[in-house]
Amino acid sequence: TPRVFSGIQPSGDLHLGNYLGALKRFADAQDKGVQSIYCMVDLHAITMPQKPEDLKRSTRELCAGFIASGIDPQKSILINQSQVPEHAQLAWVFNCVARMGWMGRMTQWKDKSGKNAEAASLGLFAYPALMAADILIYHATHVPVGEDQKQHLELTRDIAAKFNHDYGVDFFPITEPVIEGAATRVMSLRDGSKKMSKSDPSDASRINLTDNADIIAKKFRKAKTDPDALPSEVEGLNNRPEARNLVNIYAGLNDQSVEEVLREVGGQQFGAFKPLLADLAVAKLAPISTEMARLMDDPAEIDRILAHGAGQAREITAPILKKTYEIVGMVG
Ligand code: AQP
Repeated sequence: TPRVFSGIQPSGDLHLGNYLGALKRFADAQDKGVQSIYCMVDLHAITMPQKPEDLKRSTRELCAGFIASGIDPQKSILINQSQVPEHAQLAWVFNCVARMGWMGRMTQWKDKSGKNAEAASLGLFAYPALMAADILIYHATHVPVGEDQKQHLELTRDIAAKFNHDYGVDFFPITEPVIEGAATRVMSLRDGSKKMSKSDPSDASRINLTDNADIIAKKFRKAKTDPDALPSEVEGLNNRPEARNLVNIYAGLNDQSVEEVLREVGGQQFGAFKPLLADLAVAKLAPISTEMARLMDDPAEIDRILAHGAGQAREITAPILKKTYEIVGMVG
């Protein structure tokens, strides 16, 4: 049976990349009748330094972000990773299945550990094994993510296959990544070759879900572009990463294809297109940020939602962990 899992790190403010690459797509898929689990991955967040108070606030705010984006805790299971201990327990088994060489090839590891890998946390290195556990502890079959997670999902498939092979079982499914839509890779507003990211030191590089209308308009006005007008055909975006990014964002926000957007705005200068884009972003994001603020007024209610979600999740994860331990040969 199909089952969807995806996660987001509570490691800072949610941005437009998280919204278009993840949250909006989760909400759009919700009514298709497939059981879905969405996770605040706090254990992943601590692979980089986090202040304890900030981590708590970000976790609750992320939960508010999921709900405000349209994920209904009555229809989907919303959880915080550390409240479902089977994630970390399965991750240990996968640490013993995955190979050092596989981890060392991950581009996220290389980017985040930087020049001083010796000083990076062991958790950052093992990040993809925990991610594989997040997915496979539910026997999830489909994982909607942005383009940046593609490599980690391939590793998840490798871990499942190696476990099945090593123990001679057909236990973990080979998961399908779901990477679709116009905006699966939203780029920085300051540099069309870098992805929009929570950890970019420049706030002007991203639109945060909590930015107000003035800030959104200003960030788009200042977004890097080239001097040419917008093309009418997709080919005209070749070698124009900043132009492509803004058109992709417009298409993603407005549920249109890039072709449709260019039919409407082809020939326009950025001076005319940017205000249109800002108005569209404000129209789509303002209700979300208002709802997030309202939900954040009652953190106890958020905690109740997460506790309820953890209870539902453990009905799935406890038997899968038990069976895994049995396969591995643990007495219990
Ligand atoms: N720029 C992006 N475009 C499209 N999708 C994106 N995602 C992240 N950035 C973009 C998707 O959002 C989901 C959750 O991401 P995450 O917070 O778990 O991963 P991340 O890559 O760590 O996010 P950031 O914002 O880039 O944080 P830092 O700066 O800490 O690395 C995933 O589905 C991801 O694909």
